Amino acid sequence: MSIHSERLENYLPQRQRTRFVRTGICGVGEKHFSPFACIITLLRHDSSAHLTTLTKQYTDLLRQEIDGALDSASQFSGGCPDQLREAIRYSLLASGKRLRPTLVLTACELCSAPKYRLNALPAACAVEMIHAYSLIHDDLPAMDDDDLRRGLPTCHRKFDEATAILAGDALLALAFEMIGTLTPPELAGRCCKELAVAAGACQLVGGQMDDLLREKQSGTWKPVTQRSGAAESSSLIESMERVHHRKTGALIRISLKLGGMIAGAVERQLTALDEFGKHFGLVFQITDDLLDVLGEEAMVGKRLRKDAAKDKWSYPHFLGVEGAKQAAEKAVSEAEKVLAVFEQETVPLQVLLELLKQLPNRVK
Ligand code: GRG
Repeated sequence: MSIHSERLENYLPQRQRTRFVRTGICGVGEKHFSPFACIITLLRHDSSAHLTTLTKQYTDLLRQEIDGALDSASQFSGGCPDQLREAIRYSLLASGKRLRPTLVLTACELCSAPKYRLNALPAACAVEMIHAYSLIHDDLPAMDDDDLRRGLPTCHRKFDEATAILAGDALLALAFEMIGTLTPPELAGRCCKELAVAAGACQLVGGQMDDLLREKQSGTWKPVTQRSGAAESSSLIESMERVHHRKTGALIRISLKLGGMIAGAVERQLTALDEFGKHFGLVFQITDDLLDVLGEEAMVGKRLRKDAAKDKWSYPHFLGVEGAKQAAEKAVSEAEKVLAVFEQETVPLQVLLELLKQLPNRVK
């Protein structure tokens, strides 16, 4: 592999510089510091470089940007009680995958010049904050009653229930504070509205409510293979998907859409990102369900085998493990088709596709 680190390195912020030198992803005379640009340069120099490895290196770099921004955004000046700050940072900065903020930044770079990617950083933080709040609240005894999250005791176990509720509330508010920093203000307003819809009563919160209500009627379903009518089965699967599209899918869809909006994407591109997000969310949920059956607790960082124990609606229970895997593969190919709108085979496009294709094999 040819390495011409000297000149590109000069364009990199300090934090990225070290990383680039360490990974050896370097370019010749690039005028900006986009990891995508570096990957393109690397591919030019070494066409055998493997996209999977490069996607990992790229997402690791985004992670550094995201974690740095989450860290600064959650310092809080005077007025925030220490215990609240500690609980917020405990949950927010714990080692999650940062999937949603990665999608925001990647979608932004897909639709704009690489140098504008960092414009989307506040929105990337905002979706991660809403995600973190939803996890804290979901883990509460009144909801899923979990004691392990991201490999650590859940927020209410580490602190107490009241603190966990308040940490979630504060994260939700902080998310919109972040969106408020987007410029121009008109863009901030539009993003704020779209994010509020995705996080609100008809999407994230509504999906969670329906999921909890359904759980109360447990014991009323059997696997698809034991059902009498195809109509009965498909209507149950549709109901389950309606829950998942809102509870899990809404935040994934809005992540991609916000990235596009901030990049100034045209309507056709925004629709494609939204559609892609819908299929991506479905694959994500199916694999989440599969992990509950097949995964390792130490790797996933949360309690597993809970779906069957709680008689929860899940893809493996309706379709069996093989059926669920097939459903995930089908959703992957649907998602791939949607991105045909982006005619040029750019690296951000390849990275998004790679992230999608890696989903069915994920172990955490
Ligand atoms: C409380 C309003 C409210 C909503 C809760 C988060 C949630 C909605 C439910 C959690 C139940 C669940 C397992 C949903 C499946 C999808 C999901 C959100 C998984 C966790 O997301 P990851 O895997 O987590 O991206 P990390 O920790 O990697 O960020």
